[in-house]
Amino acid sequence: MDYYSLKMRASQQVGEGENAHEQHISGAERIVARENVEAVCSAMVKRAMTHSKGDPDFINVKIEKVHESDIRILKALPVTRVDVDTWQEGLEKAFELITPLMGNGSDNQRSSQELREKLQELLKATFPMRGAMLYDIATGKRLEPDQDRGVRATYMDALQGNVVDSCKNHFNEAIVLATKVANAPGMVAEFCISDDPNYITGYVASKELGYVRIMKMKEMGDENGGRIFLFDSRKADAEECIDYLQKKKVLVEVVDSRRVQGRMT
Ligand code: PML
Repeated sequence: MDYYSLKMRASQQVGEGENAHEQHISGAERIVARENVEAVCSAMVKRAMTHSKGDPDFINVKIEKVHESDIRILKALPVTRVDVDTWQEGLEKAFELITPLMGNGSDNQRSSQELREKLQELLKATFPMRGAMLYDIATGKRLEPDQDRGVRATYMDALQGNVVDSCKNHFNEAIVLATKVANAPGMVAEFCISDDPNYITGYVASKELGYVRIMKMKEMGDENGGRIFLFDSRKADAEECIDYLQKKKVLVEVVDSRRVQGRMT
């Protein structure tokens, strides 16, 4: 069976004259069977046209054929949920889970407090980026070819995804992305805080940790968010990893995205 990849990007023109630029409003991507292309395309346009960030001036929809033999099927990472009282506690929990994974490379002389500060510094640097930061734990260097843009994981969907779903579901999209990312060559872990000011749940994920949802990771109303991919260049080539993230087509088998398999405190 042949599939099609659909990608939608909507933006608005802001500013005037020399200051005019495009501001992102909404984006979505799917990989669907041929018979669903039209319905999914119109759902994407609906999503762009009804977004709370405003009316789009440009909507770009790209549709590409994908051969089944080029698609890799992956099982979704197991999900664990961490309930916390405050976002500060949530952030602490995330650092606690991630820093031991960083201490294995060039940073292995750093204390856990220093690693935490390093992670905080990296996180801040992701705020203006559209894509993720790719940080090499072996050398302590950033590996994105374009550091303003970052690296974007793309060409992925849930295997049994809802055929037409015009509303964004952060968790459903994130479990698919995190599963693809965790399976990238040389990937150690991912750290994510949403840049949606109304969405405060974030996660850390890796093949070993699974997908750990941390219910509060920032203050409500804060539009700062970002993603860090922790990578180990002793395990794989950065180019191979980036190529997989940006080009390899992946469908993720999500058993039941609403069922969270455990809890962590
Ligand atoms: C995003 O907005 O892209 C990040 C989504 C994080 C989802 C966290 C969750 O609900 O598990």
